[in-house]
Formats: sequence, structure tokens, C-alpha cells
Amino acid sequence: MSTTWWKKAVVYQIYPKSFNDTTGNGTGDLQGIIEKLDYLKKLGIDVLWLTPIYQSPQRDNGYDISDYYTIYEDYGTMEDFDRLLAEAHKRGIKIIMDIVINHTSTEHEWFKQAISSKDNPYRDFYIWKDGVNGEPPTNWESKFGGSAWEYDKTTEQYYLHLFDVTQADLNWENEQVREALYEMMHFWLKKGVDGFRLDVINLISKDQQFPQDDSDGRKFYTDGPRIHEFLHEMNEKVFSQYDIMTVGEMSSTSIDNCIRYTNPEQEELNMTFSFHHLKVDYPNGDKWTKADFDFQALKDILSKWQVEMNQGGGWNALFWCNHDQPRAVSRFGDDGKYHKESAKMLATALHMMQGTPYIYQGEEFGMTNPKFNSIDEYRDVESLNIFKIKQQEGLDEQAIIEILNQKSRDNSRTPVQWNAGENAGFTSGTPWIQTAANYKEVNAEKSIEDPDSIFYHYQKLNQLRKSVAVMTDGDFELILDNDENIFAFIRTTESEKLLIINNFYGKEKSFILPAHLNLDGYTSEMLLSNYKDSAPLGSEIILRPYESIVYHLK
Ligand code: TEU
Repeated sequence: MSTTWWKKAVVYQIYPKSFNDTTGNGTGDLQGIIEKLDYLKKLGIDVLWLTPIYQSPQRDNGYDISDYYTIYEDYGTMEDFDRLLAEAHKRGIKIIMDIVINHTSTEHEWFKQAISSKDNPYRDFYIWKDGVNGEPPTNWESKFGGSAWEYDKTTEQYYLHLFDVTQADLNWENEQVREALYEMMHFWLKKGVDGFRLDVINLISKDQQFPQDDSDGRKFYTDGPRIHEFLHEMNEKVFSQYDIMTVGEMSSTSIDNCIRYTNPEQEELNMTFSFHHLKVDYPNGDKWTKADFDFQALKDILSKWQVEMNQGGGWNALFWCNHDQPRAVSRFGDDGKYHKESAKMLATALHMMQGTPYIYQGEEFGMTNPKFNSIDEYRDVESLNIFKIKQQEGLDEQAIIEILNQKSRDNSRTPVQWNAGENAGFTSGTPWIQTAANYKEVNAEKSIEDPDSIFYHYQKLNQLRKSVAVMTDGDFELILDNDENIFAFIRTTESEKLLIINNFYGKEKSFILPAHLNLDGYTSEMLLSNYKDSAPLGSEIILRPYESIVYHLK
């Protein structure tokens, strides 16, 4: 079964822990999502992606699953989930589940069995190796810092964990592992869920030689030797039997691989998240440095992925933010003076590219990084690890906090700011992580009351997607490639065009229409803008700070 409804869909990502708490325990829950469905309907989204809601010790906020068939008790029960699914479907909203199958928690029953003895039937569900002269089997590094191998004293071998030490990598070479995971996916699909977001799915196939060199080892398991075979098998045995959408989270991937993952002829996935455009503020590849983003690199990367994925018949997932990234308006816009203008500009720039756009909770009214003052306010396992590592390297606390304030994953994990009340209306108890201080100015209620708000800008974009075909179908062409302030592009089908002009900076800039475009014979109409009185299309347009205009040409 393969239809392509997901090409016209807008997905909204929910991080349940921080979304809406109805019990007062400081953690969001499924009932909290049900209560906000009408709000989401008003926003006009089509699909909800829930980050993991399964049983988990929560070392990595649910990306460490200890039981795929049970709901984490703080979030509710399976009955609550069934109700959420029914209530969403009643409103025409689909739900996709986040599936974490590169690894499980070390508290998963499979791992408990596996670690109990070398000849346990589950031993081979994970990746075990002998050490080399008392050292780990290879020099591969964990994505959260330190070695990717952990020694088990009882069975005298190391197990692999590409993420936290409590997230043990599954052995995909073992057919029983694959069958067990496919069965679990059928369980959720039979319930009626509408698809999956597959966590770090391009890391599941490891080079069985387990080689090493002077790198961190990622080249030996990223887009690994059997990845396309495994995804094709998953498609055949699971996805193809339902009308669903699938999006793969692809760590450090390549365009060629993403074309193969998403070209329908390959029968693997529908679309992929790639991250190259979000590394433009990692100077020399180092995330843990304070840095401005490289605007030219951002344009080049986005444009390359737009053009080449389209040429190869692939499909992009479009996003500025998720639960692992800082807030978009703080990162690429201006979370002070031009908060509204820049948040809207970013929305337009993203939604007007080709692909399926994702809105991360709170982005629809411009939530910002919280700017914490102390390490005690941080919760994320990665941030806490990096804090220790940087301290050992001799950096003082203040310097590390400044880096975390820009780069930490907690920047996007603070409670959703619903209103100006206590704890921003997120909880009546103590939130598991501090609310950003600006909730009285930046919140959903305020945004809904203001007809000119960021919220209504997103609503408009969501509506346009349904009526303006070129938003989905049009080819992408970057214009003014080297302009230092403007990200402008053209989308084209046989019958119509969109011209999208975004000033990415807080100062005025003139846009000169490139002569080669040849728009003779087209009449132009302004489709969208983030200023009330933007100029009609002409040979020169003076763009105000963060001004963003879309012209529809027919
Ligand atoms: O993230 C995978 C991933 O590689 C990153 O986005 C990661 O957080 C970043 O590189 C660290 O600097 C996924 C999930 O989205 C993330 O929340 C999980 O922690 C991770 O997988 C492990 O399951």
C-alpha cells in the first residue's frame, strides 16, 4: 500500500515530558496532549510525532526503552494512549510513533538476559566483544562522550553503546532481533498508528570487521554495509502492509544514501531527517564551541539537498528544530527586538522549500532558548557529560555554561509556555526542568489573541500547503547564491512559480531581481509576508529587518 498523503502533510513534534502536565507531578502526560488537540487542530497540522512514550528508566528521556509494549507510567496507561489516538483521529489528525531500535535500555529484559551469561539465548541480541590488552575492543567513541564500549565484569566482555552506557546497541545481524522488532512494529500499527519516526536508523548496520582508525569510528557504522538491505526488509515485512508514513533520522548521512532511503522504487522509507544544515555553527565540526552560524554554508547545504534529493527522486523532511537542537529563533533569528519578524521569516523559509515540514512544540509562537545560569538547571545526559569533560579539560564553569546556553539539547526541552500563569500553565507542581523566564511575554495564549502573531503565520502556511500545489511539487532553484543577507529561491512547476525572499538579518537590504529569471508573461500576487505593507514585486525591493515575502506567479 503506498499513497503519498504525507507529501502534503505538516507534522508537529511533541516532546511529551515538556508538553502539558495534568497530574501535577511536573512531567507532561498523554491526557495533557488530548487537552491540546483542539489547539493543534486550530494550528492546522496533520500529523503528530510523539517522541518515545514507552516504559523507560528515562536516562535519555525515553530514548532508552525498557519495554516497547508498555506506556511509561508518568505519561499514563495504554488506555490513555488508545483514547489519544481515537481523539486525534476524530479530528483528522494522525499520530506517528518514535521507534528506537538501534539500541534498548540496559533495563530491557533482553539485555538483562544477555548480560547474565555468555550462553544465554539473548546474548547475541547485543554486540559483545573481547577487550584488547585490557583496553576496549576499538577506539569508537560514544556520541555522548567517552568510549562506546562498556566492560561487564561478570562475563568479561565489552558491549557496544553508541549513546549512553545504559543504551546498548542491538545486534541487527541476528535475524531474531529483526523479527522481534518487526513484530513490535506490527503491534503499534494494528492499533492504528499512522507511521514511525525511526531513531538513528542509519546506524543499525555495523561493519562486522569492527575496524578502527584515528577517527571516532562513525564511518564504520554510519549508513553501514547492510543498511539498505535491512530497511528494504523492514519495508517489505512491515511498512508495505499499511498506509502509513515513515521518516528516518539519519545521523551524519549523505545525499546519495538519503536518495536511496527515500526514492519509492527502493521501497525503504518515505523521507529522511539529515543534520548537515544544523552543523553550520559547529566550527571545524566541534559542536561544543560558542559560534555564530555560517550563513553561506547554511544556504549552500539547504540548496544542495533541495536540488539533489529532488533530482534523485527522494524526499526531504524539513526542520529547524527538534528536541536535540537549540530553539530556531534564538539560533538563526533574533529572540529579542525582531522576535516576531524573524520567527515568521524562519517559518516561511522552511515551509516554502520542498519536503514535509515539521514544527517543534512551541516553535509556532516563537519559544526561545531559556538562558540558564547554572549547571543545576540542566537535565540532559549529554549536557551533563560534556560539562564534566570540559571541566576536566580545564574550562571554568561560567565558560561551559555559555556554551551550553547556546548548544545544549535542553534549550528546546523546557516546558511549553501555554500562558502567563504559574509555570507558564504547564504544571501545577514543580516542572522537571525550569521554565524559560520569558513565558509572560512569549506564550500560546498571547499568540492566539494577537491576529498578527507567529501562530497565525504558521496557520496560514499550513493552509497554503493545501491549496498551492507548487509548494509541494515545485523544483527548487537558489537565487542570489552569494548574497550575504538574503536567502532567496524560486519554486517552479509547468504552470506556476513561487518567488521566496528572506532577509536573514536585522538590517535593511536591497533585493535586486536577477535578470536571468525572465518572469515575462507571469502575473504576480503577494502570497505571504511578515510585514503589513510589503512591496509588490519589482526590479528592486528594499527589505526591512528579517523581512520575508512570497510572490505567487501564474
Ligand atoms: O538523536 C541522535 C543524534 O545523533 C543526535 O541528534 C544527538 O542528540 C546529537 O548528535 C548529540 O550531539 C536521537 C534522539 O533524537 C536523541 O534524543 C537520542 O538521545 C539519541 O537518538 C539516542 O537515542
